[in-house]
Amino acid sequence: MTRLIIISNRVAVPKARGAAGAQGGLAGALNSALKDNGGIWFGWSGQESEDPAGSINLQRHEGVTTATIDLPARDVEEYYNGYANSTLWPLFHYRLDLTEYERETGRGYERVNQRFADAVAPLIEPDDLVWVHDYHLIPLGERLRAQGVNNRIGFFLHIPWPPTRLFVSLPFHERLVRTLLEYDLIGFQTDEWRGSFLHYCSKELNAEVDEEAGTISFEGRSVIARTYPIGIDWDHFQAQGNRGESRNAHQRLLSSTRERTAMIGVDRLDYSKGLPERIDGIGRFFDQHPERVRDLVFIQIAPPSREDVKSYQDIRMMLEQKTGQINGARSEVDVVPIRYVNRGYSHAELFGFFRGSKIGLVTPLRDGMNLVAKEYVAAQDPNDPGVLILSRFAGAAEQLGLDGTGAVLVNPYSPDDISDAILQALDMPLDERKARYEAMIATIRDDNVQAWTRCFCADLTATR
Ligand code: ADQ
Repeated sequence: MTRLIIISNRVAVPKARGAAGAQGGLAGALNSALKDNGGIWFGWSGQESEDPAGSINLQRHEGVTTATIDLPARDVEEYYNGYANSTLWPLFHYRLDLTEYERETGRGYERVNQRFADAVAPLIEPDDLVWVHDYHLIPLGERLRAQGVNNRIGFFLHIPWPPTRLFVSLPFHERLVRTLLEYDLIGFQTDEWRGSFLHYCSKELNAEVDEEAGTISFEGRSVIARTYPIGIDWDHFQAQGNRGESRNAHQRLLSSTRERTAMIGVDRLDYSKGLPERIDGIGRFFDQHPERVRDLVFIQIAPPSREDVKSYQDIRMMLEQKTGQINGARSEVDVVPIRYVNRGYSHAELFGFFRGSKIGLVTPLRDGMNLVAKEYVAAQDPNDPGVLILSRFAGAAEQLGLDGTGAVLVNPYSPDDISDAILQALDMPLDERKARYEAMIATIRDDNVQAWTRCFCADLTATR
């Protein structure tokens, strides 16, 4: 049987007890694919050390082997905080205003990709399928080829691919795309991101592109680019909903909001998630409908992330300020309209919070997919479902709302749009809520993360 080699920036090392069963989402799905096929998950340990030999730490738990390396502090700064999170992340989320272009961090990025290739190449056997994940590791396929790895190698981009006019602002943009064309299969979350990539290949590289089949022919090589919308781990998530922890969270939420409607947002604290813009939309709603301040409690759960990067420190401050302003202006002794919680919760607790909230507010300015939108719907009571308000700029909108039947779609930059959607959701009759829920639930249940893994691996196997 063909083994699977998964390579990503970080590795979800299964806990000694509980292993894959205790973790859901992408990590759980990749772990079970590894269990079924055998193989290795390789990546950075998350630790810094100055060991120049870069020794590999191999661990085996319940049939899954993980292999990790530490990185020197300078590599972490230049590759991870620098090029990956201060150049590629903002640029790929259309934020030219936040994108830093530093040659030095670009070199760090290339150096770490070389380190990864040097460390993982000896672990790869001739028939293995190799699957590289995300924007941290775009050049890795090319580096592996240079080491003589002739295996089928696939790449999946979890974030958007920006339009050509934005992408060409990246120095050495052509070099980066040429490295991508060394893969056999490139996966995108949506047709829109895939379309932007194909557009670049045809306009800037003069490659021969077959839009429909997604084939790109360039300098004698042929590469396939397809769309694989990622899903949630449905079974695992439903199982979380049946736990006592989830029921407790549900009860806590209901008893603290009582006759008010709870509206929830759950996001990593990241500028791509549109948090300040969301708060402005809620502020607009209160301005336009002051008589309804007592009807609504907004709960925003946002654990900090990437705290070493300045733009992340800025977004946190801005959010605290805006929340404070609205609460200052609108609170009564018994009413605080916005609860802002700066921490993470388990999936079981999130399930309970989602179920107790009659509105889910998911308004990223740009997002590869957005799994929170799918989790919110998956947690609803089919007989009395809540309403999902979703940004039209989230990848998830392609599946959940663009035909107008599922989520209520909004432009996340428009406070008026958000305010109108909140009013619509608050007053939406049960029949319409059920119809919208029905329009979304089948794809969320069936196009799950296991199906996504199977489709990608089957297509990769079929290349060549
Ligand atoms: P993220 O940007 O991290 O992922 P998203 O897909 O929404 O975005 O969330 C990933 C997971 O984090 C979800 O399972 C969610 O429940 C969890 N999470 C978020 N906030 C949390 C909190 N406060 N407490 C606990 N858990 C929390 C990137 C891309 C996305 C893409 C995914 C997967 O940016 O567009 O959907 O990868 O490909």
